[in-house]
Amino acid sequence: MELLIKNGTIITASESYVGDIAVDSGKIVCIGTGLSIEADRVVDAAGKLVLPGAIDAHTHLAMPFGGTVSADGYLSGTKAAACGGVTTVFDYPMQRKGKGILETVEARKALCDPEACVDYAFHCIITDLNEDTLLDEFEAAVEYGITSFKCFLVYKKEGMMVDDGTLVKVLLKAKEAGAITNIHAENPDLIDLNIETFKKEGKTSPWYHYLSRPEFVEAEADKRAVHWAKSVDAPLYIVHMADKEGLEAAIAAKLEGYDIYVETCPQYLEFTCDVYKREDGRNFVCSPPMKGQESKDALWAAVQNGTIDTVATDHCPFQSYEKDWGKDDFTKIPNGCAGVENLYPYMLSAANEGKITFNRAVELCSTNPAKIFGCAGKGSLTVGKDADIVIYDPTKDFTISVSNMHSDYDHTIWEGKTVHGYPVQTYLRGKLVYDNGEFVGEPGYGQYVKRIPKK
Ligand code: DUC
Ligand code: ZN
Ligand code: ZN
Repeated sequence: MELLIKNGTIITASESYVGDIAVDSGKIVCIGTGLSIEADRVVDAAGKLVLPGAIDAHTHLAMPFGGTVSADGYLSGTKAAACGGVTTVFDYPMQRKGKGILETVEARKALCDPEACVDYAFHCIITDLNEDTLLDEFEAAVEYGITSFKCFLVYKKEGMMVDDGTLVKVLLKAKEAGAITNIHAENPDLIDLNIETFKKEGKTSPWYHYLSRPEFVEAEADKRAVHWAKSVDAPLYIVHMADKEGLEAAIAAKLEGYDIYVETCPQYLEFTCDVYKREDGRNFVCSPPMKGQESKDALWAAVQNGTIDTVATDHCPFQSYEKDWGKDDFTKIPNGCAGVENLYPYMLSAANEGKITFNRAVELCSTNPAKIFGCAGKGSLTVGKDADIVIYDPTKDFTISVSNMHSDYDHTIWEGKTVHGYPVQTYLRGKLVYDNGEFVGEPGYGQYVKRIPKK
């Protein structure tokens, strides 16, 4: 046997119990109590929690965006993931004009493969739905293990947005192929109108980033996407939900029985739009922006009552000098913040503080993303699954600082935040990749996760 983790409190989405986990050939082969099995490595996890590795279903690594490229590439981004207890990341390759889905994904896979320190999967962003070729490619992409596609309902000038007709075609085609459509919901015309007005009035501080994309800008697009998904009865996954009105529309459709899923991110649970009034407000500029207290409260309520399905990060950091491009003009700030290393500690800390259960934290950060996106070997501590395991010390406090993170960025919106409890070890398919503050894995050990379609 490769590994035996003994006496830990094993947490799944539905149960918590003290037990032992035996691992061989990268898989969980046995779970029990008092297992007396010889193993190359025996870990005493008494007093610790033993959790399935988290799946960050939303990252942008080495993403060309905002006139630059996001600061974490596949190496540093996946290293940081491992150190935060994330054993699978989803990245978003972007299909561009005239390009196919498979060639887009394969190009990113070639970059990721030698560097990945954790397992990885791709949602492919569709920006140019060429009727002659691309529509035929959905089946082939699903065959390749890409069972989710993404549409931006915003970023029109950047050439990334799709119109409603294209969205509906993608929804239908994805459904037919057994895949799901992810959407980023904001209304570009409203944003442009607001920006034009603010610029004329000389209102250019980061606070106007929020005011150009307030609650109703997101809610309109959320509701439109929900409307189309309902109309054609196709599965829909709304990424980084940040506003109450859109959240309520998505939950209502879900409760009516539609295949609609909602993701939110730690930044929307922690901060409000007030951060844009701070001196370093530009560092918090991401889209959608953080919203008001009412939205934050609604998101927490949905995290607590089970109507939000996943928490992921939208990890897309930029360096301070790049954020500074927008010091005097918020429209020049590259959009995005860091988060992949903070996701699991943040949600588990919420559990430690009693806001949610540890089981719910596991469900949101691991079990549900595995189920929604067809990662058959991931998301749970059960026999036969990959041995993606986090050992967590619920008594260890940790104050987040850029100096104790493992990414390539030079600042973090999480600076100074103390979380209660912290991962002490991360195993990826049975191999130790993170040990008490240190990355101990190997670039290239991370593998592509070929996903299973829903049909
Ligand atoms: N929003 C961001 O803030 N960054 C990356 C892409 C996105 O939609
Ligand atoms: Zn987005
Ligand atoms: Zn994103």
